[in-house]
Amino acid sequence: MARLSDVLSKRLPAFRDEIKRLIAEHGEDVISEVTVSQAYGGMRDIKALVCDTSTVTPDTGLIIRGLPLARLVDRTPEEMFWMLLTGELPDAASLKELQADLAGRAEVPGYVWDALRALPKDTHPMAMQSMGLLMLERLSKFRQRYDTGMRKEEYWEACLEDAFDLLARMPVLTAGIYRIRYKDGRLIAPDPKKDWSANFAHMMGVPDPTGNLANLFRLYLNLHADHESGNVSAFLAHVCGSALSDPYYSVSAGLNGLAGPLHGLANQECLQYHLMLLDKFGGVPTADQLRAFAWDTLKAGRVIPGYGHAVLRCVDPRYTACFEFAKRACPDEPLFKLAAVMLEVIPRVLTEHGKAKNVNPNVDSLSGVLMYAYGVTEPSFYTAVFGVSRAIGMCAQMVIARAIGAPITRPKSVTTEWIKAQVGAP
Ligand code: NMX
Ligand code: MLT
Repeated sequence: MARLSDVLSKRLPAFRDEIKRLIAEHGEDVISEVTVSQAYGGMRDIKALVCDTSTVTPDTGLIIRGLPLARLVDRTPEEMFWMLLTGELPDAASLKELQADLAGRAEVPGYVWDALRALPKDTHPMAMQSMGLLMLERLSKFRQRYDTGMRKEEYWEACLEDAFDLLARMPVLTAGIYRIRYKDGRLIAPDPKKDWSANFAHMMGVPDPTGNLANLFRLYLNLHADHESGNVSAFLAHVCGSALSDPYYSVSAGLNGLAGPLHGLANQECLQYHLMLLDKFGGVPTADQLRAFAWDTLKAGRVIPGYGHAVLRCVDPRYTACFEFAKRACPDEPLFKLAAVMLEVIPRVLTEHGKAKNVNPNVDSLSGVLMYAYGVTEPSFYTAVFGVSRAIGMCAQMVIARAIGAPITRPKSVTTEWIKAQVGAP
């Protein structure tokens, strides 16, 4: 049996030295160039950001520490956290120890609940989740140690301590938000016998006699944890953390980006789109009906949620994992049948439309269908579930960034006048 912090203590110094050597020997070598389109176009494909937890290739999708996602879909999110940080899976005893450690740190103090309850009822769960973390920030061990003169070599350890606390509290906080926002406001205590995902489902209080929701959460919280570092949420957390803001500030920053409709909120939008279609057509529309409706959406200047991607040029393997799960778990659900018609129609419509560089479904396309099928029928909560999972990746990336002494992020911006002069434009 090993403790995650001990494994990292042994490995991270050597990794830090390796990077120092790499920079010393190859610091001036060129790995990317920047065009004018990229400077105006969301920096797409510029390679100026390092992330060792995972990478996303356009034609295959997410690869975690060298392993395609498909090889890891049956693992728990706790194992995923270990894997992201170390490149290995924990043995059974180490996993048990990590789970027990997390269970012991899961307390969310009463003042947080008082403040969340005081918010107007229409406050979005993402705003509540982000505020919840900011309210917990006063408990940051990283900040306490920094304020009392922590050495730079110790940053990663303090960051890891905060990561454990934050990840332990995240399901408690988010399930509590669910209870306050949609139910009677009474909180459900964690069950020490349950794992991280099952406890999250349990604390939400959604009836789950078969354990299906817990199984879905294990898959969901695993799939959404990490997607390299350039996506909006992970990047925001990285930039915030680079100023040595502690993990509570940094993950909260990441969540604020996840809340956008082009990023994590797409799962809410996507399920609402599905529900609206079922309502409008009195059931699953035909392919022709859906085609016409999708064109209306595009002509109205709106995007089709759950399709397209900034990096992927294939079906998102996370979508495939959800599809396989749904095929086994709820093949007769109208929402799933509709998702299958969407899969047949939308890529063709987007191809005819001719704008999107990727016409395939992404992870947000199906996750809401699954949650709805298992009784989480409030789409505006879905992105908060994404947030619980993405906190894993944000934290793992942050621990490594602090371990390698990553400096404050500060790319150089230029003016349009500068670009015009540079390229000789009038
Ligand atoms: N529906 C309609 N138009 C689209 C779509 C779509 N699903 N995807 C891309 N386009 C448009 C895009 O708006 C852009 O139009 P314009 O030139 O008028 O600005 C054009 O196609 C080129 O965009 P791309 O380069 O293909 O995509 P980009 O990298 O800019 O954006 C997304 C990627 C994911 C933001 C975009 O595909 C999208 O808005 N998808 C729908 C929302 C969604 O599902 N987001 C979730 C992504 C996954 N996640 O969890 O974050
Ligand atoms: C993610 O999981 O962060 C999304 O797929 C968006 C991205 O990678 O840009």
